[in-house]
Amino acid sequence: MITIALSKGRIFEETLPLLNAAGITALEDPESSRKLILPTNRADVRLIIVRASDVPTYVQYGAADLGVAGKDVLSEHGGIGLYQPLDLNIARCRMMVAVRDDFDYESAVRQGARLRVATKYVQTARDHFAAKGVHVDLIKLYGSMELAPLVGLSDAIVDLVSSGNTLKANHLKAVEHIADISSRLVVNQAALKLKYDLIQPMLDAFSIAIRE
Ligand code: PRT
Ligand code: MG
Repeated sequence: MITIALSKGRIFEETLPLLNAAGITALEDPESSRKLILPTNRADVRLIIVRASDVPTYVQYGAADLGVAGKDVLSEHGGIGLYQPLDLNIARCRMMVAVRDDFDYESAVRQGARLRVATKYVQTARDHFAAKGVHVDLIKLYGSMELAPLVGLSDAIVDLVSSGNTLKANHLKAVEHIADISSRLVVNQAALKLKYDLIQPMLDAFSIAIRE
């Protein structure tokens, strides 16, 4: 049995065509089903539905053999015990620093001001500002980072941006690009060895599908 960990929403939707290319079809839709373990057309393959940030943990401990996770999530997790053979080039976005429209970020940085930065991506933010030599106080949030500068919780946020509409709607502007983000296939290292005959053909099918 092969267990594949996916999160609902964009990762699930964008992974489906790749699974199809490997001959795997989900028999239920996680958006309408309340089941957390979804059968597929193959008796030896099942999907489990977990929070996006929990995918690396399930794969690390071998509760899932494979998973799909954003580079944002993998940087925070650290990637211990995970083999990352393929960049699937899906769920693309950018990790950015953003501030209120009326905040002069450049001059705050130039003056060496200590910045309050709210983010879900504490590790990424710490590394980014340390490399720039900017002193920051990091405030850990679990979502809706865009609110923080509007109500005075922070001067800046580190968050993902795709269309830019969320920033615009909240009178924020992106001031720094930290990284381009896409999702990777992650594989449990022991599972790859023990279930090589089942997993390797899937990896081959995925890598052909993403090149097309
Ligand atoms: O929602 P939950 O708390 O369960 O977890 P999650 O938000 O991490 O999961 P999900 O499913 O929303 O995102 C899964 C993965 O998709 C992330 O880990 C990223 O790698 C990737 N991805 C791609 C994005 C976006 N694009 C994205 N735009 N993840 C989040 N966003 C959010 C962003 O945080 C911001 O609030 O969308 C908003 C900005 O979108 P725009 O289009 O308005 O710029
Ligand atoms: Mg989300």
